[in-house]
Amino acid sequence: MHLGNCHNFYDFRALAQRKLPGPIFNYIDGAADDEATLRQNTASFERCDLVPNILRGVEKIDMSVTVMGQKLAMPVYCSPTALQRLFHHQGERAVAAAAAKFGTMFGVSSLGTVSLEELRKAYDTPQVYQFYFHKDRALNRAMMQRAKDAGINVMALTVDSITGGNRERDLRTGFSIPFQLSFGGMLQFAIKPMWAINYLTHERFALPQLDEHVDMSGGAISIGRYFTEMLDAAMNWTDVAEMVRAWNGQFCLKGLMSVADARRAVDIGCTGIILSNHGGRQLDGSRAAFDQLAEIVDAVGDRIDVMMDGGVRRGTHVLKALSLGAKAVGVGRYYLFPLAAAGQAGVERALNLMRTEIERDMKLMGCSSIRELSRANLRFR
Ligand code: FNR
Ligand code: LAC
Repeated sequence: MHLGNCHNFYDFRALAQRKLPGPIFNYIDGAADDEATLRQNTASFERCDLVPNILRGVEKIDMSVTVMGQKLAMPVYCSPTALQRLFHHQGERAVAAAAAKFGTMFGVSSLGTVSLEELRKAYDTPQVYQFYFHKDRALNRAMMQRAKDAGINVMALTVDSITGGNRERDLRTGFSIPFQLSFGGMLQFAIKPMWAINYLTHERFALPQLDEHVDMSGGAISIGRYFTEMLDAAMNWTDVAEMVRAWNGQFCLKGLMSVADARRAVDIGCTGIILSNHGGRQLDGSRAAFDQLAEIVDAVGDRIDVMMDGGVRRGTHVLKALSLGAKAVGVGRYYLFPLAAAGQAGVERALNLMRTEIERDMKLMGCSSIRELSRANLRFR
């Protein structure tokens, strides 16, 4: 298996599994509890069928969309994910460069491993900053100011992670940051020498969004402990309304699922919402975003940009979400496995496959622009 042989998500996943130490592969691949929501996320797309139209003259396809005030050349963006230099030494730089090449936006995580300022300066494409709300309010204010000074285009506050999800794969492997050289870890270094050489010969692992605020001097910390100990479970609508006012720009909530919350997001002045269950990594048993999409679009779609993520593996999944009224669709593992497999070349190949699939599928659907997609194109079984 090599990059040229990767034709879909599952090929990239297999290649990533060959390249990564087991604990890191399982951190990306895994989810909470029984991983039922992880499976549902993709399965939900298979419960409805596309109904194509014919003979509409589809030689030219326009798949551009405007979302959160940003014009994107394709309706898929790279959702913010943590720790990317652990997956491949190019990390966030590879993802940002690939996103810029394909004219789409990328997210940089509060737990990113390249600074938001460097990424904003180096890559000319819309940048989302994913915000974790910490107990330390001074840290929150400093993070907001930094994002503003850097010229971040879209602020995304993640609201589904105020405590750590129960990720049993990570408990079993002992996955933590910085990646620990436990006995199992050492063994993985020996089994995956290329990964180990790259990890050890490039710049030291760091979390530049948080600078000195995450104290790792006392040893490694698990993601679950970071969420539970450092994030503020007391965060409420009043806090967020204040953030929205202070940001005074494009602001969305990531990880919202209910109609009532979507209405409140409108009321406090958010410009977007991202339906998401964090790729099944937080509350197992929570509904797939795709299954919640129609009722949320019906309730608030005329007042706020509705996006979704979770389980997207194919161009047809994207077209189904857009047909229900999503403005754009986020992907996580879809680009993370390619990143792990081959760095920037991997992410570019994955985005190219996605763009090619969307273009082909739009032609087969009889749609030359995203605007033409509607619920008439979908039937639920
Ligand atoms: C994530 N996700 C995530 N979300 C977020 O708001 N901040 C973060 O730091 C991360 N980190 C992260 C790491 C890894 C390894 C994964 C797989 C996911 C969630 C991500 O943005 C997105 O919601 C999901 O990945 C969508 O599901 P799919 O596309 O991976 O199925
Ligand atoms: C995760 C984080 C960091 O899902 O959001 O692992």
